[in-house]
Amino acid sequence: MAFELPDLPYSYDALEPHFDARTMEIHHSKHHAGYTAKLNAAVSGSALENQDIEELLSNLDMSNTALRNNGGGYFNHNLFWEILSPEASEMSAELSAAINASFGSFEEFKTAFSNAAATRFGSGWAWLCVHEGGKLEICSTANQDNPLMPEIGCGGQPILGLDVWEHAYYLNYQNRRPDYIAAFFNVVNWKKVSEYYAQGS
Ligand code: MN3
Repeated sequence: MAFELPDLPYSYDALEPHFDARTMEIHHSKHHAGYTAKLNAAVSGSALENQDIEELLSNLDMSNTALRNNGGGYFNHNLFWEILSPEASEMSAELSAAINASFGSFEEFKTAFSNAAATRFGSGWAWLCVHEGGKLEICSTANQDNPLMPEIGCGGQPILGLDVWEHAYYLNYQNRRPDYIAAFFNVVNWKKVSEYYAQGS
């Protein structure tokens, strides 16, 4: 198997009450597992089988919908689980300074990111990306697209992502996506996001 479903770095119930255990279990063991299996089927027997997922997405043929949807789904959820944590953590001074420089303040960043997540019509993701040199950008993408892919129109390396597919919140929040977005900020692993920022800037 070229790509493996990673274990969550915490238990399914660890993010309660913000993200409920049943949603986390289905999201990881069914949705993410499904993207992983279909990605493996799509690359099976080809040269892409041994490629790094970021390299694969960066060089993606956007007309290849199986690779686009499942490669994106695989990468996006890998990142999502990593940037969540039941334990509160502080962001680095460097990331904090970059947020202030790019958005004015943490509160302004939070508002802009929440707005990107709330206004994504249908299914998709909101992203915080870092460009070389450290500048930050917020954007959102449809379906399982992400900023690594060509022609997406928001560039840089994604360091924070929020899944706004209904499967990520419907059991607990039903149609209340804004409540889910607000809850997300209680479980962000800022230590990990800071590491990604340092790697990408
Ligand atoms: Mn999802």
